[in-house]
This record gives sequence, structure tokens and C-alpha cells, in this order.
Amino acid sequence: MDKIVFATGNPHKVEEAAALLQGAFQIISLEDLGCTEEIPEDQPTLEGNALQKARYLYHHYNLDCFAEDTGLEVEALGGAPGVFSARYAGPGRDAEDNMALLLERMQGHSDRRARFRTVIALILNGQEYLFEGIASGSIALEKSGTMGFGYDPIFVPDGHERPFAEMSAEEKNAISHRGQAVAQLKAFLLKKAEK
Ligand code: ITT
Repeated sequence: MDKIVFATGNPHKVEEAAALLQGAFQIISLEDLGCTEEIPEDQPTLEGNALQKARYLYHHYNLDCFAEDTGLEVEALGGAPGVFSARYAGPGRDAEDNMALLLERMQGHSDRRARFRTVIALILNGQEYLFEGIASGSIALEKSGTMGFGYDPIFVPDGHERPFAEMSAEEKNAISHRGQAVAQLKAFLLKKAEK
């Protein structure tokens, strides 16, 4: 089976992508590569960060790879936390702190619409490609659920009553931002492999 490196330090992302690519491609993680460096991620956009991470890996290891950046874009907050989603509550803070701050900033807002946006940057034989996945939904009034990661306990996808954190991995993957972006990546890689 073809192998592809996923340049992410987040094991939850690897798990989700591996489930989606199962049977078609095997993911090599940074851990598998023995890469323990902190990959720089300081661009002002999701596209910029995804490309920056993929380029870093490609230039240091000379391997075909992909990286992704994801942001939670909240309508009433002008698109925040967006590209700052990982460090919304400040450096060294965790998902609990980020969700607490977001719920605090949402107080008094009746418009709770939000979306997760994932941008994947793929580098294949030195060529760069971008894929995007979007999941629209809303910010819950309070946290619930224990599955998934990050902001999953407070994000309710459109057409559903429960947040991602109350869904199985399969349910989330079938509708999520990352699920959609990885599906595009998979279709693209399969088409390339045919040639
Ligand atoms: P990388 O090594 O890939 O950069 P990361 O965890 O730093 O991993 P991001 O820079 O993409 O990931 O951070 C995005 C933030 O959004 C971070 O706080 C995540 O917890 C959160 N996030 C990303 N995908 C999510 C998802 O599917 N559900 C809930 N929260 C998510």
C-alpha cells in the first residue's frame, strides 16, 4: 500500500485521517519518522500555515507529505478564533481554556453560527496542492460529550442536535471539515496512483 507522511503533531488528526484513508493509503506520522522538532506555524492564514508545515517537512526529509491547518470561525466574533484557534486563550493554554474563553465571549450573542474550516496542503513530487473542507454549525451554550478533541464539545454541526464530542469517530468523520478535506485528498491521490 502507498504511504504518505502527515506532518502534524496532533495524534487526534492522525487517527481521523488514518480512518478515512484506510485501505487506500498508509499514514506515516512524524512520530514514525522520529521527527520531534516543533514545525513552524506562524502564517496569518490557514492556507499559509498548512503550506508552511508541509514545506518544512518536504525540505527537511524530502518525502511526499501533507499537512493541514484547522480553524473555528465564529460569525459573531468576526471569524475569530480562526487561525488562532490553537492558542486562543494564550500560549500554553489547553482546549478547556480555549472553550471557556469562547463561551465567555459568546455571552449575549444570539447569533451562534460558526464553521470549522480545514485546509490541507499536499506536496507530491515537489508540486503543491490545496484542499479545503468546511463544516457549518453553531456554538452550543455549554460543553457536552467526551469524544473527539479540541472544540468538539461546543460545536453542533448543522442538521444535528449533538456536538461532535457526542458523536462516534465515524459519525464525525462522515460530516466534518477534516473528513471532507481528506476525502478530496484521497480522491486526488487515488487518481494520481492510477497513472
Ligand atoms: P498541528 O501539529 O497539525 O498544527 P494543532 O493541534 O496545533 O496540530 P491546529 O494548528 O490546526 O492543530 O489547531 C487548530 C485548533 O483547532 C486546535 O486548538 C485544535 O484543538 C482545534 N481543532 C482542530 N481540529 C478540530 C476538530 O476536528 N474538532 C475540534 N477542534 C479542532
